[in-house]
Amino acid sequence: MTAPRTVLLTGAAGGLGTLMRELLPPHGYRLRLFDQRPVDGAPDAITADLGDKEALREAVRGVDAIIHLAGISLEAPFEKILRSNIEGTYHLYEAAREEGVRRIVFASSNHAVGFTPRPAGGTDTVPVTTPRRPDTYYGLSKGFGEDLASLYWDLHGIETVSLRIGSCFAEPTSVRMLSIWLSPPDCARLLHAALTAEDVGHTVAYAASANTRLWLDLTTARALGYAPQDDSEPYAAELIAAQGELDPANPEHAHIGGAFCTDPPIWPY
Ligand code: NAI
Ligand code: 15L
Repeated sequence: MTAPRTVLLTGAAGGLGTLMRELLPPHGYRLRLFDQRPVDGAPDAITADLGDKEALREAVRGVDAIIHLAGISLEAPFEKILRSNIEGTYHLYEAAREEGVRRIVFASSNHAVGFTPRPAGGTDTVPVTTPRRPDTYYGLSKGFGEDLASLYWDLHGIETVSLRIGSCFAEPTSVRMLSIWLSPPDCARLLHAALTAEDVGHTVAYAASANTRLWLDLTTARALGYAPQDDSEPYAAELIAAQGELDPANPEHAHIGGAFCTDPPIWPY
């Protein structure tokens, strides 16, 4: 696929959106920004809710592709998840269909399969074909997004790469994160691959760096052309010294989703 030039970035005011606003332009993208909150330093960003169909349609008009990060990124009451993550993602896909956008990258999450027992890591990883085991309403909404993407590919020919992101922050901050960390530069590399790979149909891929202790199978990500450059291992000694090794008898440590399976962090708004 020819590299898309103009890309709509939803969720641009969020943590990942803020990182990608810096890291994606060097890969050749001009970003149009969308979020319900104002985006710092970007007066041209579109400030609107995913429920605002007219604003969404205007936002997607003329773009070559969409990176859909907007949504509740933690656990929340079902009604809130329904509005932002389920209905909001539906409205985005409808706007894309109406305006003829042919490629979307959807920010799914490891929490779509969060109750999957954690593998040993290294060569023992969880495949993308593992049955969904959401750990929260949040994780459930990510499974919905993946299925919506599949439907819009089969019905309307809109291609999506659903990226089940592990944990994308500047540095890993927990022992669990050592196994699912996605460095921000690797995130930009993977988004670039997902935007430019040919004939993706609907592809599901885990999104993580080349971590020594990796739990997630990167085969489909690599097939898109993703070549991760980073590994969380340099952070391992200090994190393990401070927090100890994962304890298989502790339910929080027993599953991919970590604390989302036991005491999920709650969306504060
Ligand atoms: P974040 O919470 O920092 O940012 C999400 C953004 O979406 C916020 O700026 C918020 O204002 C916006 N938003 C929420 N509901 C909206 C609505 N109804 N209309 C318009 N905008 C709305 O989250 P973060 O960390 O930047 O994550 C971005 C995406 O990636 C999310 O979809 C999240 O579920 C997903 N993800 C992130 C991971 C990570 O490690 N950062 C891991 C797995 C998935
Ligand atoms: C997610 O899906 C969240 O959006 C992010 O804030 C992290 O909690 C991440 O998963 C994780 O599992 O560490």
